[in-house]
Amino acid sequence: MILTEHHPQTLILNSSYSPKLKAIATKVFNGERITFDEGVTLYKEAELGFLGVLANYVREKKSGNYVYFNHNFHVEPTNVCVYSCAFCSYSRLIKNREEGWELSVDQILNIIKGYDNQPVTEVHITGGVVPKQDLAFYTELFRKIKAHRPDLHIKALTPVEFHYIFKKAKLSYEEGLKIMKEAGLDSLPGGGAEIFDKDIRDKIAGGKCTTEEWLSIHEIWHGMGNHSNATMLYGHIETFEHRIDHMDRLRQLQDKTKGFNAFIPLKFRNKENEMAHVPEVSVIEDLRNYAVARIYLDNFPHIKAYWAMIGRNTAQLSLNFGTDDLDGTIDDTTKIYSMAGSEEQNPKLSTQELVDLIKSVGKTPVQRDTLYNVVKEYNEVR
Ligand code: V47
Ligand code: SF4
Repeated sequence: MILTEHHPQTLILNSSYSPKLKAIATKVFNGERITFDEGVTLYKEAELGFLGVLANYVREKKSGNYVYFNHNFHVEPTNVCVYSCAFCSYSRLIKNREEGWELSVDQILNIIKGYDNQPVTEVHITGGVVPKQDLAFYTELFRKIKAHRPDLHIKALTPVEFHYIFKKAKLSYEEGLKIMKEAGLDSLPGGGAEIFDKDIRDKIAGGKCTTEEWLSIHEIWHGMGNHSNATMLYGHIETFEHRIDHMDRLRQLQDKTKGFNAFIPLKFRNKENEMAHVPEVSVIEDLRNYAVARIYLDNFPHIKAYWAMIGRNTAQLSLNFGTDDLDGTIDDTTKIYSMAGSEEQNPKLSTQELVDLIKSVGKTPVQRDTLYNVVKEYNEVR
């Protein structure tokens, strides 16, 4: 590429930004990895425009002009939970069961059958943790889904659920994951990561699987030849150092396994949970966070803007700040975020809406499957 004096990269390097920031920019433009301290410096000292140029550079190198989405829907088997994470607006504690739901295998199968004539490629299954939804429950569920619709990709359960289920079944993680895979599990979503720093994790998500357990389950799953995603819950009581620490642990594991597909920053929403007094961060901070993630996680293929959580407008804006994936059509099948105060109270987008949203910022929409194989490229002019 020939850089002119008006090219954003040249402008950054010839600008009045501090030598520290220019040194980080030079590293990024040379394809070099930035350090922990440089990541923290970006959060503390870099303004949005600067981060956008760097993040866009990295995104373009990885995905060109492509922005991905899929045809998916969620199933939330229960919103009752033995845990009580302070940020969770969704779970109804076992003692408040009357406000909760607990679906049976057949009820879930009926939901899945409701999509028989629709071109969905993925079902995303996750929810609360209850004793009844154990190893036998999920293996029966996965087998029945595969018997009914073998090509539907099952992206299900997080280390929070696995740890509880396998402990109850007296199985090692290796044994348990092998059984789940044999029953039909295809990949793992990124949930339950929250924030890896122990002190903050204990305060907001005490009692559920630890950081080491979360990372270990993903490592074992990758070692078996499979893929997964990773999330980070941000914008609550964590510091910038905690965010970089979180991403650093993921970057290290990804160096080892290469099994993560996407990193998904999840903005803390404060409606009707124990942390309602904690203000939500601004949209500017959301965009800065996407950009730092894209720059720091140089070994993650994709950064996902989960539009059901941040709203379609911010998700669209984020496409110029490092993200290259908008998740999917969702079809109004998740309650986790609407209950926590997302502006998307009934999250549902048609293919045409997703395509238009992506095209209107000059990018090429690509429908993908869960593993990022291209299903359809929408490169015709609007
Ligand atoms: O781990 C719960 C988050 C996550 C709140 O892998 C909240 O493709 C913000 O992981 N404010 C579960 N976040 C969802 C998840 C996910 C979503 C979309 C795609 C994928 C994927 C994974 O939801 C939980 C937690 O971090 N969450 N409550 C809240 N009040
Ligand atoms: Fe349960 Fe998950 Fe909510 Fe925590 S975030 S209370 S583990 S449903």
